[in-house]
Formats: sequence, C-alpha cells, structure tokens
Amino acid sequence: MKTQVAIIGAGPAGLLLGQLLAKSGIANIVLEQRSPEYVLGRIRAGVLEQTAVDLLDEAGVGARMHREGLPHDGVELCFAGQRHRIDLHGLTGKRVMVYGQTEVTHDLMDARTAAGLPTVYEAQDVRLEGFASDTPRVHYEKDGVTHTVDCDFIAGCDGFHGVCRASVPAEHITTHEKVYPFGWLGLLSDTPPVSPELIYVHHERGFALCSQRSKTRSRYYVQCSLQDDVAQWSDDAFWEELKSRLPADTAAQLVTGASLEKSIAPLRSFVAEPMRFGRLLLAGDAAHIVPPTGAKGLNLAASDVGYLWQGLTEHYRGGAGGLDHYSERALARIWKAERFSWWMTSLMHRFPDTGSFGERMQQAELAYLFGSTAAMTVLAENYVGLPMR
Ligand code: FAS
Ligand code: PHB
Repeated sequence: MKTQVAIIGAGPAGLLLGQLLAKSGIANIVLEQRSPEYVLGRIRAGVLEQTAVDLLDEAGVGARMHREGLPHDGVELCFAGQRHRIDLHGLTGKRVMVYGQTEVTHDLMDARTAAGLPTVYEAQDVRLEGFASDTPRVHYEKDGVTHTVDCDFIAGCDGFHGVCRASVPAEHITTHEKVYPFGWLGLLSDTPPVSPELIYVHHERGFALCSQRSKTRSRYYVQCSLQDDVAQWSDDAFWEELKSRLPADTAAQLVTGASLEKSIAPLRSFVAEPMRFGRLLLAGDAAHIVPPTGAKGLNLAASDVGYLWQGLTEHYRGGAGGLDHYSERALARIWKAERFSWWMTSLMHRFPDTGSFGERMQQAELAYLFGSTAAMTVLAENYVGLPMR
C-alpha cells in the first residue's frame, strides 16, 4: 500500500499523531505490534499538562477527558511527616488534569476506529527501509503474509524498546542516559483516593506517591529495590509499606483494597539526539525517557507530536523548513523536562549510597522549598508544563 506517513506504534504518541495528521488531510497508517487489549492493559501515566489537554482537544478526542477528568489546582509534597501544598494555580495561573493514560489511549483508539483510519494491530517483524532516501518503506508480517507500505515519512512512535531508534546507524545517533538505583512498585485499586490532590512523599524508608484515576479509583507507588519481584509483594505488604511512609493521620485515612494491577517500573533518564534521520522522525518514548516523578513522560510524547504535526503539515503545504526544526524544537523542551524530572527524583527518593551529607542536602532543599515562594513557583511552573514555543 502507499500512504504519506507510516506511524509505528499505537501508544499515545502514535495515535495522537494519527488523529492530528488526519485532521490536516495527511494520509497515515498505524502499525502496532500488540493487540489493542494489550496496549490498553498497560497502566502508566496519570497527569496531563495543559499542552497535552489542548492537543487532545485539537485532535477532537477531549470530550470524555473534560467530563471525567479531574482538574487539579495543587499538589502536595510530604517531608519529615508534614504535608506541604504547592498552589499550582495560584503560583502559575495553570492547573493539571488527572486523567489516566489508559483513558487517553482508549479515546484515541475509539476516534481512530470511528474515522475508519487504517490501523494494523499485531503487526509483527516491522522493518524500516530507505529512510535516508526520499522513498522510505516499511515491511511487516500479519497472519503469515508480508506487507509493504510505501510512504513519504516514517514516524517512530514505538517506545523505548521499539525498532525505529534501533534502526538508526550508531554513527548517526548520540544517546545520554542515567539509570536510577531503584524502581517504583505501583498498585491500582478501586478505592477512594486518600487525598483530593496528589501527595509526593519523601521518607527515610523511601519515596511514595498517592495518585488517583477518579474519585473511586486510586494509583499508589512506593520506591522499591530493583531486585524486588512484584510476586513477592502481597497487597497487604504493599499497603503496610505505603502506610509506614505516610504521616499517621494520613495513613489512618487510607482506604485499602484488592489490587487491580501491580507492577514494578525501573527509572531512567534517557535522550537520543537528534530525533530526525532523513525521512524517519522519532517521537515520545522512542526518543526519550524520564523518571515518572515529574509526570512528564506522556506529556513530552504529546508535545513531540505537536511539533511533528506542525512540521509535517508545513511540509505538505509546501512550506520550507517545517521539519528541519522539529528535532531542535522538541529537544529544547525535552531537556528542560529531563532536568525537572531528574531534580524531583533526586530530591524525593532515598539513594542508598548518598551518605549523611546527601541526606542533609535533600532536607535543606526541601526546607528551603517550603519557605520560599520563588522556589515553589519554580517547581509549579515546571510541574504544570513549560510552554511549547
Ligand atoms: P509507548 O511505549 O506508550 O507506545 C509505544 C507503542 O509502540 C507500544 O504500544 C508498543 O507495543 C509499540 N511498539 C514497540 N515496538 C514496536 C514494533 N517493533 N513494531 C510495532 N509497534 C511497536 N509516564 C508518566 O508521565 N507517569 C507515569 O507514571 C508513567 N509510568 C510508566 C510506567 C512504565 C512501566 C512505562 C514503560 C512508562 C511509564 N510512563 C509514565 C511513561 C509513559 O507514560 C510514556 O511516556 C508514554 O507511554 C509514551 O508514549 P509513547 O511514546 O506512545 O510510547
Ligand atoms: C500516576 O498517577 O500514575 C502518576 C502521577 C504522577 C506522577 C507519576 C505517576 O508523577
């Protein structure tokens, strides 16, 4: 088949790009290695910046998000047993939207199906060809048959472990990486959130996060060892560990229940440069990873897609240079979010080898933060999301 843009990956980046390109009249196909059920079964992000909300509205998929999503004006950081509220809206005039990535993906999948846009799930052995030329192609297997897609561009939206970045010759790409010495054990439960807003917890036993998906569904995390196996964590063990990291009055209000999902995610900071290789363009986790402490992963995927949509639209309208600046524009925002995510992770987690001086540095920074409007404003404007220039 022939199309204009072949999108590899049906995660939020690939599906959002597909909807925006279709809105601009740019033909595209999405090739996804997994089933829709598998994609929707992955429990990931929960907080959307206004930039992501605006792009989902632009793509025509924001209705349920505005009906069911929870706008949050503030977020809490807990340190030395004390909860401190950061007044996001008061300090920046902006808020964040609590609406799970699963729901975002569901809305995008439904919209793509309703529009009858070509999508191939369980596409196996995707292979890229000729993206250094003007006539790139994508090959894939489906039900034992090899298919070929002739296209103008390939959008690599296939995540950290995808085939697209891996297809770039090593001499044409530079990567930057930091792996953190711990993971996040996450639990999803149909229990009411312990607090109306999110609570990020700094504790001597380790980091914890109280998040939510709705007024009846909660998402909690505790920092854990990379040697931990999720099978060794019973629900009761998880709830006891979470309670031990919360202030006593908060722990007393925690409603526990059976886990709907439980998983351990490793934490890393990663950026690949550049993000364009001829007719191949990377977006989302295919190009970068952030530790989830700053709630930036999904939001960066959205802003990459916003820049890529602008560049491709300009290209097809005959404009010069739209795509030439894609990588530079996206990376400028990515590196600022990488810094914020690294800073939040460094501030809030227990690092086994940091020593007493490192612990005192964390305590001093947290004590300064809660006593300084300027410091809280810096955190707030990064958390709500920096503008897309
Ligand atoms: P995705 O990884 O979501 O999607 C890529 C898609 O490409 C997948 O569906 C995959 O199956 C497909 N694919 C891969 N290889 C392919 C191939 N060869 N051929 C065809 N398809 C292929 N972010 C937050 O903000 N907060 C969080 O709490 C959070 N938790 C996370 C937990 C985990 C375990 C992970 C892995 C990520 C988490 N993230 C979190 C980040 C996450 O939300 C990503 O930023 C977001 O999924 C990025 O979306 P995509 O770039 O679309 O990549
Ligand atoms: C989540 O709800 O999954 C979530 C929220 C905020 C984060 C990370 C994860 O920083």
